[in-house]
Amino acid sequence: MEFKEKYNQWLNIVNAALENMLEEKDNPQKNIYRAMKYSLEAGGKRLRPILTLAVCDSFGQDYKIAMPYACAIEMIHTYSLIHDDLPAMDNDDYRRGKLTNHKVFGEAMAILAGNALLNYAFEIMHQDMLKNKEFLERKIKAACIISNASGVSGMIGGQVIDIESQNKEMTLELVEYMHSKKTGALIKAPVLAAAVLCDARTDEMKYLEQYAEKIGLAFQIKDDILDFEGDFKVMGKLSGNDAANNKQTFVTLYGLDKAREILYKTASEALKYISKLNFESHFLEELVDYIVTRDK
Ligand code: GRG
Repeated sequence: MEFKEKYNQWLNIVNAALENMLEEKDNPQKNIYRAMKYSLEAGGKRLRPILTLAVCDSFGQDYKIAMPYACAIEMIHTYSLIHDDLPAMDNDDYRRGKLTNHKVFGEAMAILAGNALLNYAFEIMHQDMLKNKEFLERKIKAACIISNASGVSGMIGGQVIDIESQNKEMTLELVEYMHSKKTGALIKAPVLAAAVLCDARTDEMKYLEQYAEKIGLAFQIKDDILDFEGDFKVMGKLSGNDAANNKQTFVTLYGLDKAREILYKTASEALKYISKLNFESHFLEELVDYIVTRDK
C-alpha cells in the first residue's frame, strides 16, 4: 500500500476512535463537550497517534492495544494548542483552518476545554488499565512516559522557556533545548509509549528514541519554515506569527537555506536510526519524508 493511502487509513482509524471516546452530553455543563469536540475534531494531521499505532504495527502487534494511549496523546496535544492560542500565550485567531477555541467559546471556556481534554486523556488511559489488566505494568509505564512528556520536564517546560525568552536573545543551544521539550517531547512520547507497550528490548528502545528525537527536530524545523513561507489556505493558520511575536526560530537563527540544509541532515539521521531496527519499518521511514515535504 502506498504511504499516503496507509497514512489516511491510520488517520480515519484515529478520527473514528476519538469521535467514539468523546460524546456530547445533554447535561447542564453541555457546552464544555461542544468546546472540547470543536478543537479535537477540527482536523489536524494526527501525527502523534499515528506514530503510536504505526510503531505497534511495526512490532507486529495489534495496534488496538495502543489506541487509548494514542488518543490520550492527541487529546493532550489538542489541549496544548487550545491554550497556546489564548491571548495570554500566542494570541492566535485561527487553528486547523477554523477560528481558535477562545474565539468561538470565549477565553474561560477555552481554558476549561483544554483542562478537560488533559484530564480526559488520563481517564482514558486509566480506564484501559482497569478494563484489561493484561500487561498492566507496560501500560503504567506508557502512561508515565506520556505524563512526563506533557509536563514540566517536557512540553510545559518548553513552553515556559518560549514565553520567558520572547524579545530576548537566545543561544542556539537554548533554542534547540526549548524545541526538544516544547515540540519534541510529545513526538518522542508516542514512539516510546508504543515501544514499551510492545515490550521492546533496550537496544530497540534506544534506536527508537534516537529516531524520535530526529523526527521531532525535523518536524520543528519544517514548522518554522512553514511559519515563514506557508500558505494560510493550506495550513489553516496565519503564517509569520513567529516573527510577529519576536520568536527565535530555526529560520531566524540560520536563514532559510541553512534551515533547509539542517532539516535534510536531521531527516537522514532519523533514517539511519530506524534502519538499525530489525522490524517492518517501511511506514516509519516514509514518515520521515512526509515530515520534510509536508505543506501543513
Ligand atoms: C500551552 C502547555 C502549553 C503548551 C503549548 C505545543 C505547544 C506548547 C504549542 C504549539 C505551538 C506550536 C505551533 C508549536 C510548534 C509545533 C507544533 C506543536 C505544531 C502543531 O502541531 P501539528 O502541526 O498540528 O501536528 P495538527 O493541527 O496537525 O495536530
